[in-house]
Amino acid sequence: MRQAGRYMEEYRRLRARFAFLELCKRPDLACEIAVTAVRRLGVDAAILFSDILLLLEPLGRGLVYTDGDGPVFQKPLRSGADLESLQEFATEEALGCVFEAVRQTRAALAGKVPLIGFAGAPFTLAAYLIEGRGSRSFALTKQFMNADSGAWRALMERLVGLLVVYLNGQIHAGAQAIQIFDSWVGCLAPDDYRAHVLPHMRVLFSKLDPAVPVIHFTTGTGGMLELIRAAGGTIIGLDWRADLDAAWERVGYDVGVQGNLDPVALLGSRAEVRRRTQEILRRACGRPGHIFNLGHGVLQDTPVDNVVALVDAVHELSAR
Ligand code: 1CP
Repeated sequence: MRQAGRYMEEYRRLRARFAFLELCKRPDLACEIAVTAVRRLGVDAAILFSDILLLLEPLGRGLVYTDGDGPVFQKPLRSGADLESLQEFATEEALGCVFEAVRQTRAALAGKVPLIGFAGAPFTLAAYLIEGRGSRSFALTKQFMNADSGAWRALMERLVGLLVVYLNGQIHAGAQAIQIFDSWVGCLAPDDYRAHVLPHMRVLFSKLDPAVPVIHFTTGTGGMLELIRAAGGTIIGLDWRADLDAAWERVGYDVGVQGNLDPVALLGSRAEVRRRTQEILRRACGRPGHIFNLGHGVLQDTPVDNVVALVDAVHELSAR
């Protein structure tokens, strides 16, 4: 969960020399960042170094990464009519660098740990396209969805089509699991999720190569975990707003779960990190299918040594 990033000295050093998008588009640099994080932290899996918004850049809406505001689309989608102006592109030509980063990272890991590929879910991607940036209320996204359900459906279908090619391309290039980030879908009412998102997620999951497990990550969805599970995924991501044992019971023991330490815990003492880790493992009951992780991304001010201590604690406390 953002294991490579600005909290890490090695990353900041590279980032001082290259723009963020260049790091993503240069397979050698993306590979170096992902592998360095694994080596530094001792985690059990690598995640591709990239960003969920890379897939949207070739649509031509002016994606820029700003230092203060994070990612911004300079030409956000504001109506159904704007859909017509989304550019068509050939995946291999526009995003072949991502597949090459998968190949190089997989080779560099040399079988020591598996590699997770990823993409944003259609709702979260649409939210960035429509808002132009992150948001608190996602009012524009919800208004778009409510005002013109035909255009919303067309946008979801377009994104699902892109995602199927993009994710199967990553699997084909060597990704051994896929994580789908629906980071902002927790802003929706369950009825809206059911009507405007769930059917598209089902199509997406049904078209991914079944050879690899798929982690379905969301945050703030404690009011509709059953729907998230019904949408699909081999593993359901849980944030810290739910007890892991109760949430697992709700989604069912026939899927795995991932989570669910509050990233803020990593800003506290090692003793507190260890205590909370023990508590999550107790709730997982040693059941197979639990991936220990944070409930959301590592925060920028996190001391790297606390993350290392967390990884060590998980290994020690879950050893059989
Ligand atoms: O300036 C910089 O150096 C850029 C910081 C940064 C990094 C390191 C961004 C901009 N993206 C990333 C990498 C990234 N993003 C990874 C690979 C690294 C790893 O995990 O080891 C992954 C998996 C992501 C996924 C991502 N990007 C998500 C989903 C996960 C989540 O955190 O919810 C989202 C929502 C994004 C959008 C995005 N990109 C970057 C930022 C700062 C953001 C979030 C902005 C916001 O809060 O709206």
